Amino acid sequence: MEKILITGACGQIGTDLTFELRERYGNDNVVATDIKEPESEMKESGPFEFLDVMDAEKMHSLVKKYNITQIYHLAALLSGTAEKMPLKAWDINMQSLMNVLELGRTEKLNRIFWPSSIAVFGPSTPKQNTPQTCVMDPNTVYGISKLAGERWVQYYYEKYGVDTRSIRYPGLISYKAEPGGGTTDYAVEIFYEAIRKGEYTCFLKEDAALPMQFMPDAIKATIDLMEADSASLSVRSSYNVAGISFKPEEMVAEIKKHMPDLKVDYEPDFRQDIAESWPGSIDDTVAREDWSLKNEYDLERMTKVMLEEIGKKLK
Ligand code: VAH
Repeated sequence: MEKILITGACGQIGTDLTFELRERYGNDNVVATDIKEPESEMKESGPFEFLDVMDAEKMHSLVKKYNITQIYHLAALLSGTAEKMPLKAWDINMQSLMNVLELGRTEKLNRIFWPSSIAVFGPSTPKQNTPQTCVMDPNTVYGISKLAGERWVQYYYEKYGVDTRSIRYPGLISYKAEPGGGTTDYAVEIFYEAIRKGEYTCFLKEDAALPMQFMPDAIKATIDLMEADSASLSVRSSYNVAGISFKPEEMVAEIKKHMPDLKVDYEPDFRQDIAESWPGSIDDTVAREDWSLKNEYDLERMTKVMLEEIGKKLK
């Protein structure tokens, strides 16, 4: 039986992933870790440990204590936050990954999952249907750290046989855990503000089209990739995943079908420049061929679920 350790388990991906993995592999086989205090449901449903991912010794001790065979390394500083503290973000995003990869090598872990991002693409990258292999010139701290991370992940596979799987996530949209510090987080904040106040000020321009994905689709893709036969994987850096591309104004129009009085204005901030450096849409043919990636949610279906679930949370 696989014994899984998740870093950043209280984060946006980590929260959904912890519950899904506990469902599939058994609560006691999934050790959630974070630097933050978890919600009671996470603490009560399975093992939780406080872990600062910069503490390689503590991480090693937990791998031994629980006989860990897989690590999902999710802890990182996202794009918006990373621009405010470049050196700290580089240090955390890179050193924590090296800590995990070294454990993969020395403890012969079966699998590692590590999230990359469409942030690895930059101003010279083809903007539409961005291919799996292309020019990548990220000009954000977060994107630079993800590009460097992809190189290290592939190096550890080729040099030491460390079997890390990775997805270049689009902007992720979820209702279980609120995100923090991302450029795409307008697509989550808007639901909370619409329900709380009936109005929202968007920090991106109305036509800033970006690839996005509803969290249930992202979680399914993550676990499908981790469970795929190693021999079927042609990519050992990170897989493109397209999700659904839309502009803020298109999301607003979809929400207004349910809340016609919603008022939205647009006041772009520093994150507009970040968004403009990223592609508008992604080609994920390779992921579909290698491990049967598929997306279930479109903008209409996602909006309906987000309004329902966040409406329940805010009641
Ligand atoms: C961010 N949500 O905005 C993350 C993501 C593609 C964007 O990596 O930083």
